[in-house]
Amino acid sequence: MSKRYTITAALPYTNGPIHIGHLAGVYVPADIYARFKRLTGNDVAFICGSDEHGVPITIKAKKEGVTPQDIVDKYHAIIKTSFEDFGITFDNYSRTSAQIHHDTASEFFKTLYDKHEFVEEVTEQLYDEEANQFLADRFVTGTCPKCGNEEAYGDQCENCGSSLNATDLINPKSAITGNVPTLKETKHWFLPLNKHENFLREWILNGHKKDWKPNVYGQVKSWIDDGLRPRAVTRDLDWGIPVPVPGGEGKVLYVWFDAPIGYISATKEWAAKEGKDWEPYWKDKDTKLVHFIGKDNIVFHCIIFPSMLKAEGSYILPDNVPANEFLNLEGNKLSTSKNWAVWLPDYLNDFPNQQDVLRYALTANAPESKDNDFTWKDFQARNNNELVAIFGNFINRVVVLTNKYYDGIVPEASEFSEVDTETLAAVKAYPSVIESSIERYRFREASQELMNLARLGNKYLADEEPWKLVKTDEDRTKTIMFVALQIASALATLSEPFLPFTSEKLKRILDTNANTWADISTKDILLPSHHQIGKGELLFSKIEDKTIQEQLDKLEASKKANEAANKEVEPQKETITFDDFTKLDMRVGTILEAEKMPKTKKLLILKVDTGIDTRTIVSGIAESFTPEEVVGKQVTVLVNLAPRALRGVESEGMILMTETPEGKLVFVNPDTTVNSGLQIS
Ligand code: B3M
Ligand code: ZN
Repeated sequence: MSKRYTITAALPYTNGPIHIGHLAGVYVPADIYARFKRLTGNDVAFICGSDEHGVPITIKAKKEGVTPQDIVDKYHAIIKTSFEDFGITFDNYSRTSAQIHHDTASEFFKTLYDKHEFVEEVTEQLYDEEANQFLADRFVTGTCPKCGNEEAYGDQCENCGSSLNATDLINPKSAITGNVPTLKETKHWFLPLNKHENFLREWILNGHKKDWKPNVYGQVKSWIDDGLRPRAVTRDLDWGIPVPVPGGEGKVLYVWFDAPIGYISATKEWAAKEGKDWEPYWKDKDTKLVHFIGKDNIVFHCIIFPSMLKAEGSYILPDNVPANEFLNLEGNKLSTSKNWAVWLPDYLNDFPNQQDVLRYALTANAPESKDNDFTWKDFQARNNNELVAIFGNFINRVVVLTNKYYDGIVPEASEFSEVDTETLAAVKAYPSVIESSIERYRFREASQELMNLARLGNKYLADEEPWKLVKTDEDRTKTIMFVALQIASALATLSEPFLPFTSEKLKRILDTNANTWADISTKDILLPSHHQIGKGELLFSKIEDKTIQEQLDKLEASKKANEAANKEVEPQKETITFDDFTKLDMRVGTILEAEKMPKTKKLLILKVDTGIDTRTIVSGIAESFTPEEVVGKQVTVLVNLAPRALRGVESEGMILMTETPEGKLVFVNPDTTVNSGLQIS
């Protein structure tokens, strides 16, 4: 039965581009769901937009010496393009700096204010005397009182997911100056979550929300069981939506108060453009509201926003909040600040037109019930072993053979064998199998069922071997190809939510757009005899080891660069006198011979022409250079260092080296060839 769905995906902060973690956790599953709901004939509003307020944006603007508006304009454009590029079919992608959002959020706040749903209170808040600013949210870090994480933020600990008040932090530190904050009085409006505790308990714990994902239900339950406290929903900041009530001058709404209202404003904006009424999407009890988010957003979508909606009074509440866990990358946490990520614009640059490969790899390995690791090897395997070897191979065989045997015309089937009948019946079962996984928000499972359908097709062809029978049994061959074409046609429709670009291509190749999702299980014939299909096109292509190695190298380089950038500069050593310096006798030396010191990894034994003599120097450079590489090199030598024996070899001097950020040693040497023995001063 057709239903109305309001499907939201977390509004990304516009302080950077988006990466595979965002895609895997939120946007791909949300898009699969939205596409599926549309395909099955529902009325869908799929809503998202940029989250343009909040401290991370202000911090980024400060760092770059531009305005917050400059930052959000830049990243809003980049993010919006990425979503379009990856086929995320939002009905509206809005932004929270839009006037309609400012108006909607202000009005929402005023309604709660007028209904006395806030507690107005002067309290002591953290203050940075040097920056002249109150410290809330990401302007302050400290130790989480719940789990001991030393990098918790003023509003949330990303380690344990707890939502915090800034004053809860142990050893707070200003993120602006590094100073220890003082306390200063200021007035704010608090949402008394404690007042909504009974409602939340009733709605989530005693209600029908037991079918929520265990990770979501469990988190929410433990917060409610811990007892809820009032939470400030205004801030002393200058970037955000002004507090629209008396006494609110110079203050703005807390970003997590305004951002979820962004879903409502974006729906309004969309409805106005489409000439629709927005209200049923948010107020009709029969509408199903589903929030797709990452696990760090659970408290905001399951406790705070529902309390706001309930307090307002005229809105529906979410039917489900299928939050995902986190995706890691090659064993490490994805991190914007450490540049440990695969950014979507970079991916598209390196893998043009291969959006579906990433969508598929991320879905097949989605962090649905626990954190998961994205590895380039797994990505390659998903592509080569599944998309190419199963899906692509099946379609390619069907299309090539149909063109070869019948000039691309779907042949007539004669009698179906038992296998044919079973195969066609199995195909008909797929829509409901996939549907059942999607309805339970198990997108990994759903994607694997889709692949099973392709597997079924592949196996059917491999077992029936039309390429052999074509020589002996024309009728049987036609029947086999007819059956295979029906499977291909089912794949074209059922792959749409998961592999939208491939589905489109496949529909073009088969020259059909006639089947709906429901048709796959109800119609006996999906692609009729005499229908002309098009020529073959490769759906997927093999990804070579070299390509994967390039991605791994790129990550390694980014890790090294990050380590180098964060490396503390060694403090300067104690001052020496000029006389001390002149005691050092440094010369240009030329390396004449080099060999490895037996049984060591690091040491080379060098013969160096110092201009004074030829002497032996033992140097710890074997991990950076082979002996062959250094022969003939000119280097700086400290020649009057007291000789000492290293592993029984007397070393008479020292070669001066430095280390690159990547950890490779390099010689400190003259940049033109000079005579050995020249003094360095
Ligand atoms: N801007 C996303 C994040 O935590 C946050 C979501 C808002 S959804 C209303 O990165
Ligand atoms: Zn914590």
